[in-house]
Amino acid sequence: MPPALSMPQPICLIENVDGNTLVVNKDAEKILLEISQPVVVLAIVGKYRTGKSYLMNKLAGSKTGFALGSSIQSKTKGIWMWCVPHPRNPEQTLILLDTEGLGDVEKGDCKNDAWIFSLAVLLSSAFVFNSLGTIDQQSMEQLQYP
Ligand SMILES: Nc1nc2c(ncn2[C@@H]2O[C@H](COP(=O)(O)OP(=O)(O)OP(=O)(O)O)[C@@H](O)[C@H]2O)c(=O)[nH]1
Ligand SMILES: [Mg+2]
Repeated sequence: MPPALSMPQPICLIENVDGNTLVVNKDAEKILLEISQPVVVLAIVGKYRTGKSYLMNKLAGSKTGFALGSSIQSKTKGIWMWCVPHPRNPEQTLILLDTEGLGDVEKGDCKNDAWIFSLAVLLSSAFVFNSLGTIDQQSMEQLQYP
């Protein structure tokens, strides 16, 4: 059985340069190429400042890892990746993908949001849409991005 790859902390997988270009981080690409086990890729997407990074840390069994914000400003930028041993299946690696929050008022338009959302859907084998409270009309519109 190939050994499980475990990263001590997350790394940026997709850099969001100036909010208009998405670039793959070569270091993250190298890490992915080292994984020989089957993978489960779990991505989370949702409105900014709603606890996505917090939840992903919980899923990694850690209090720290993905950076948490403490202000009203958007924290996570681009898409961050954390490869950890699968909690139930030692023969699999769990790849957690934490994404930049949707609907940041400091962003000019929602085109960049749509890119991040679509990429997360395409990269993942399991997908979490995080929302606070009820699923409202805005959430339904966001779910149509991909
Ligand atoms: N106690 C508690 N705190 C939470 C919970 N979810 C989020 N928080 C706190 O809320 C703040 C924002 O959480 P983040 O995980 O950074 O939110 P985010 O959705 O990743 O934000 P962006 O990266 O800006 O999109 C942090 O200070 C978290 O510690 C929760 O379920 N319980
Ligand atoms: Mg975050």
